Amino acid sequence: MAYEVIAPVITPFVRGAPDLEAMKAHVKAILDQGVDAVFACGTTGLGPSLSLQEKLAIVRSVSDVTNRAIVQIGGLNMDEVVALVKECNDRDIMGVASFAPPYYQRIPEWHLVKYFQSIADLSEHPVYVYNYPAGTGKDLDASFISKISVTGIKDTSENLAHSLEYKRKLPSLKVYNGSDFLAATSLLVLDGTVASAANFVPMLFSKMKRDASAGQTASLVKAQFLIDQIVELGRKYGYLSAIYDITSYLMGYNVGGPRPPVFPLEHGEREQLLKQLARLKEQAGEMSK
Ligand code: ELE
Repeated sequence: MAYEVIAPVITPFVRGAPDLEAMKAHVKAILDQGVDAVFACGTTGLGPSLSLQEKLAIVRSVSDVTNRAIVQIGGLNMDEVVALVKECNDRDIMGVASFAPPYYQRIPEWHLVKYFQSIADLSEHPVYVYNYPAGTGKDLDASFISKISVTGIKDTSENLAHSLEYKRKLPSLKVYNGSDFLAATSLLVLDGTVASAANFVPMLFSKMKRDASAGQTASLVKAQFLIDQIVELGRKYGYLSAIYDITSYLMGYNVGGPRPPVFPLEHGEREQLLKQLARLKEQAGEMSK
């Protein structure tokens, strides 16, 4: 078993622009602490809000520090999608991924098949499908995936049976689940997890991998429940915003903040969050040993 942990990495912003140096340092830090790969420009990375130039710069920066990166290149502008795949072709990375465009409107399924197949035809790297039906309104299930030639799927669904169905029907497909709440389970029964919490408790994920391989399921579940508490706390404030404060606090360095329309936490909110986080930080430290 691989027990792979992939972090959908945050994009640090400073004064409204991606802070590429901070991003590189953060990517290095989480990889050093046991994360296996990063997933850039995804949901947590605020990919849909990035311009083409910003995404190109992120591809270059991230691939300067690691070849263990999958880049989310999907979008609504096909010229930009093509430009990103071509940039990725020139870089040493693990793969490219895309969610289902156009996120908010339905198009016939064969358009989506053609979209993914054209990415697969153009990409020199393995291609992953990012299934996020709650976000895009379209479920790219096992029957859809069987129509295209891709390497893997990141299934963001809290329905584990849905993720398992890919494995059952398409055994050679790499299957990851993208829900933080199913991270431990995904390590055990799928190829791994794409968990946003790997941005802020990478050492706990490292420990979970050890637990998974040693069959220590009680300890694995304990770590999962701690992650759940941190994610639930962050969700109270808007998770895409709170994750910046959670990551800065738990990792001990500043990862900046999001950018509008994802607004940073207000002062009172940040204080409240950090107060509640202090106890969980202690537990995470103890548990990661
Ligand atoms: C998950 C998102 C959304 C992880 C990414 C990911 O950020 O690109 O559970 O809806 O908050 O897809 O974090 O997950 P929920 O891969």
